[in-house]
Amino acid sequence: MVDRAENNDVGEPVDLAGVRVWQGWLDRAAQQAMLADLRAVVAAAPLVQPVTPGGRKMSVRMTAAGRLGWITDRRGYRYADRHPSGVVWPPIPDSVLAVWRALGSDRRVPDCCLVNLYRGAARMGLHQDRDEGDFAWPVVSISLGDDALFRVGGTERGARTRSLWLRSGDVAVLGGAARLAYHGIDRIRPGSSDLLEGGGRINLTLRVVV
Ligand code: MD3
Ligand code: FE
Repeated sequence: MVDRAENNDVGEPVDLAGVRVWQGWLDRAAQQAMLADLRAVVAAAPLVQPVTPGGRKMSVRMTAAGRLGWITDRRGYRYADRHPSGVVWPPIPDSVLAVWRALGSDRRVPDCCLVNLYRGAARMGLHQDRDEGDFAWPVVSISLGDDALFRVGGTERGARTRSLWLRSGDVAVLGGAARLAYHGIDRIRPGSSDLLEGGGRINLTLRVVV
């Protein structure tokens, strides 16, 4: 068996309750190039700490690229065509679209690239992604930076869950029955990656919204 890190062969995806994870899909150089592209996204559309409709501050900071961005505030969860500041969302970088074409779909581009930044004790509780119009399209998730403990369950709250550490460069594809599975991030492992200046983890999720 040849070591994956040596021949750079990402091999077959790991299957976690229908979520397929391509471990090490992006090598270090590709991760750095994508991060440089994301700096432009964050410069145009700054990260914000969103508030849930219930008035709780989320621990994750967020922004987006693409035609639409997912936002939450006291008025509710929704996709919006502008950043809360009023500017239109910046375009999704080509480096990110290339991952979508390879593992998501070559039939259309996603409407939204949601950018989540986890630092310190940031986490994301178990939830479903159901603000999109057509669940037949997959969601593609790209992990950059610190390791994250990802948890996925069934389509009903309370079903048994499975966990997997997502690492920098991993790409997960959520399609089929897994598209409506409950999922979340229990915690990150601060300091486990030196990719991000200042540490932490960025997760990108690519979605078709309409
Ligand atoms: C399974 N993000 O932004 S990515 C989210 O790492 C979100 O930031 C997490 O959940 C993160 O909504 C998890 C993996 C993921 C994304 C979307 C899914 C798993 C999913 C949609 C359906 C099922
Ligand atoms: Fe989600």
